[in-house]
Amino acid sequence: MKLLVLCSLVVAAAAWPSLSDFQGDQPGKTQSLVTVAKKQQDVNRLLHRIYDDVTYPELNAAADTFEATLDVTRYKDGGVAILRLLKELHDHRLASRHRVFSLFNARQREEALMLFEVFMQCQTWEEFSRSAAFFRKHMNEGEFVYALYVTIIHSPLGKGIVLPPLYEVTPHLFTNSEIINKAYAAQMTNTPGSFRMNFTGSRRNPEQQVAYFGEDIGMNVHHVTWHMDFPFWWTDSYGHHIDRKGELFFWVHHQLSARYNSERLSNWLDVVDELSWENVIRDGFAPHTSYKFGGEFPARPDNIRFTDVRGVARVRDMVITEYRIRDAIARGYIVNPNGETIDISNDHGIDILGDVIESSTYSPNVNYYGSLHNTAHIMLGRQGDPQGKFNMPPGVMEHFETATRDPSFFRLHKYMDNIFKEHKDSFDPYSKDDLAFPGVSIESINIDGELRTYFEEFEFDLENAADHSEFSDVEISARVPRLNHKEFAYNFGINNNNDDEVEAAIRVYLCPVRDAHGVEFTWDQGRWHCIEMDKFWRKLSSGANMVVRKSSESSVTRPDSMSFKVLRQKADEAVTGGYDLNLEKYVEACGIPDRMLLPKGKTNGMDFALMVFVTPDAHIDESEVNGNHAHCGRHGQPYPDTRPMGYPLDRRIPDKRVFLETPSTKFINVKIFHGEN
Ligand SMILES: [Cu+2]
Repeated sequence: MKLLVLCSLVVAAAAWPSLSDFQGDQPGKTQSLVTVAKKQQDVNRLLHRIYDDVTYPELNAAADTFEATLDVTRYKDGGVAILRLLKELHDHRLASRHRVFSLFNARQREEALMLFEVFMQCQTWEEFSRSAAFFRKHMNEGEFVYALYVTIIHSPLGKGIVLPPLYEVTPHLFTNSEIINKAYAAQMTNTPGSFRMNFTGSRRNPEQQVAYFGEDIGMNVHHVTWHMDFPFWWTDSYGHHIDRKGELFFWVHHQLSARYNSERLSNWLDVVDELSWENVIRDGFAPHTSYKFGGEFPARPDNIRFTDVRGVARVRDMVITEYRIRDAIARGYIVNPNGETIDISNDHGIDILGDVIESSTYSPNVNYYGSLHNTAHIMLGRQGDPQGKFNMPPGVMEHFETATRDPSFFRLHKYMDNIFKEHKDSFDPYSKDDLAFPGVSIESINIDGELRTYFEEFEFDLENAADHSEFSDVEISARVPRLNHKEFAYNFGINNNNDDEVEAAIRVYLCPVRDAHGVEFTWDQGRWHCIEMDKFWRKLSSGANMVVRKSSESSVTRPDSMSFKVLRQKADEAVTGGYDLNLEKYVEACGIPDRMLLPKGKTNGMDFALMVFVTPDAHIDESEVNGNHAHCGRHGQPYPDTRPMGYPLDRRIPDKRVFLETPSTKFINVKIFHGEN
């Protein structure tokens, strides 16, 4: 305990640099003259074949001379973080290479964050890449990859750098073991191969019909990156406050659940049921996935009861935690450790509640409200071996990369989503006055193009799935079916009967209209299943306006990742050719993949309501936000929209006339078709 206190004191005294300290362009500040191309090349080389030793002489030399040439003045904190980590290393306290890493393991997380802190203290890129080269050699590769990724995301040193897709850096977490075995065989026999990956399980398991969603590598990259953009361990001493992190936690997972439900409905499955601590976990799961080192991910049979997990929590603790949170919702306030109350009966309440439920370091009282989400992930991950009798490695639920493969992920999140809903339902519904946008009306909604989804085949590289030697190097890849859709555009005819131009936000949702039995949802049921399709700002001039918005412009999505191989090629060519890289478009890895913007349709069309809301909101220029801001915000800056996430469908709708009689609100019925026409 004493040691812990000491450590936090040291860190506090070191005073984290603020973002502006890093903006190297200011005169008098340390400037990094390294081009983005060179940085990209360094990052690529650090991550290339992460399980093998570095083969690049430059990085090896940097690693080998690192300690002998260590100059602590090159770190912002005078070397506090680096000296602490070096001491841990020399005391043999750090996890070795070739071992499982899980962020939910407190000690491993501590080690990864010690490295992250070293990186964040580097004044220049040179120092960063030298430190990285050294620790790549001496630290656990899982911890290294995690620390490197979160640094590139959060440190201004990482600006402009594209993070290689994780499914090619650590393919084991994204690829079935059958395919990994084939990759090994190909490598051993020096025979190139491209292997078709099927989704886990058999057709006997109804859940398998939606495995394409939970196992989609792009969706998994979105999920794991979101948790890197908004880490639960983040403290503002790292340089800035992350705005509305708790609310985004709610919203991103709510949207994942809504999208999953829509996929279920298109496959004739009912919407997902919530998990309960007292009932059986209905659906088992066999992951068919192995760690690179550490064996197979544990499986879980159907219909088992939750069991206490040794060293993690008792089921009873989870029930108590849930009770305390729901008690806070019913009362409308949270109690902090000093016994003071924090009001949550307002629009900001959801943000605090998100911090509490995850829990993140922003939670006002972890001792009392626990860590419902994080502990539940571990509890679920361990149900195959709750006593640790069989020395099984962590389950898929203990990694953000793999969690959505397990159908119980969505059941767990539905359970938490219902708690958030309880809070949202405690508010008065929006009134006509709340929704009104005087003088503004939506006259027409038209769609250019057909709403059509289809499956296509996608290939990704498995080079890193096998081990390497000087003598063998063959092309190995996996092919996997994935959802895509045809491009389309919305045309909104909007009248502004005011004399002056008005500033407006346009909010677009797509809502399934019927349950799996064909029964129509009421507005109040249906609104909770709505998928956020887009949100953007426009200035509406007086009179008639035609607003055109392409599906590819959506603020909830991002483009496909660039493959690691192409990324390496581009960086190498740029460095050799002496020009810089501009891959800005690929920098953000958080966001629903573009191709999954539309939920899957049905062969003969699936009915949805397309709901559009024009609301009076201050204008924000597209250039001021990332293309993925709706679910992923803006790094280090306030979330661009000031209204509650999900507005105006976030509150109860006991009377749909409030919406139907608001001219700035309009919906049309649409059909989404599936399959090539
Ligand atoms: Cu998550």
